[in-house]
Amino acid sequence: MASLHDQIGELRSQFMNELKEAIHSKDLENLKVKYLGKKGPIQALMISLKNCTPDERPLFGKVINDLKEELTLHCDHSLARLKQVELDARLADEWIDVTLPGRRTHKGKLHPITQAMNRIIDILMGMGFSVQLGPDVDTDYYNFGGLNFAPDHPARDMQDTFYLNTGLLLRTHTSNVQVHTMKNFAPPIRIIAPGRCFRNEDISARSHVFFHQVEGIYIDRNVTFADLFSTMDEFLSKLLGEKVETRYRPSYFPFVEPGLEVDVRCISCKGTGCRICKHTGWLEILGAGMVHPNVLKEGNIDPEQYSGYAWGMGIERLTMLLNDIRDIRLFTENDLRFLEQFP
Ligand code: 2NM
Repeated sequence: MASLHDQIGELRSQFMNELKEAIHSKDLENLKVKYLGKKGPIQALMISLKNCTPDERPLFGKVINDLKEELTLHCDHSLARLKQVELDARLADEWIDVTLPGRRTHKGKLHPITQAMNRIIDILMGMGFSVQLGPDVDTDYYNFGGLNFAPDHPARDMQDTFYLNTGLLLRTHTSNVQVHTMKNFAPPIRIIAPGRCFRNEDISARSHVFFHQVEGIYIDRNVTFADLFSTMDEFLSKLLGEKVETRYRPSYFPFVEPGLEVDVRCISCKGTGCRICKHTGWLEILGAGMVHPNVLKEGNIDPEQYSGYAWGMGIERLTMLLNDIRDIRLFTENDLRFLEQFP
């Protein structure tokens, strides 16, 4: 069977030509399947052995097997070489310098106003108050009428209050929460109302159109002025330090009678006089008073049976005093040079 010899020579040279053209390891894998696979020409030759005479068969079988081994060797050898070339290329392409310094990451944190509010809330919750929230947009009644503001009170002026064309307004303090709470809950009431407030003022270093307040109210039988003093003293010593000295001055707010302003010894100069306390030695820190009987009545609470105290403080103002910040607008400018100075 001279033609077997020819066929083998032909197959080998075809294979060698295609082998030369294999550039990628994938080409080689395909080549291996094409020639040495179950449907390939070598396997076909093996099958054709059954047409040989029995004495031809061992020799022919050996010749075919030798070819198979030869091609297999070529494939495996070339495959190993190409794989190495490909790996080298990938390593050259994808190497990383593990000695390079890492990229700087920026860790977020809470806004200084949020941090101050959270701290005040923590202290007051520890003293038995719970947090109540209310709407930023409310009716004239909840912001003014229910809080004993006379119909002609100057705060109701368009110049001071943002009125919406729906007839509603942006609350000017968080006291609207107290009115909602009094109407929805029976005494004892012991709540604080943190939140955002709005006033129609010219924006300057000292005042802004929106700011934050934490207000509080305690209503029960036999709540007295002494309770107000002791609670404010306790709160301020927890906020500003055990040794804080307080001073109470009479003042006026429509929703309380009597009303007070509460000062603390200047945390900066300790009372000797400095720029922060405007050389008075004292910092005005909050307003307070005994809840006006008219306010209790509006909340469906009988002023003959119940009494209460309430107070309010501005968070921007407090944060400015504590950190010697001279412009309230810094809180809303999101300048990282400012914000990054806070822990
Ligand atoms: C202040 C000062 C004094 C206050 C009063 C009430 C309420 F609802 F009970 F009438 N809430 N907040 C109050 C009293 C607020 O802020 C400077």
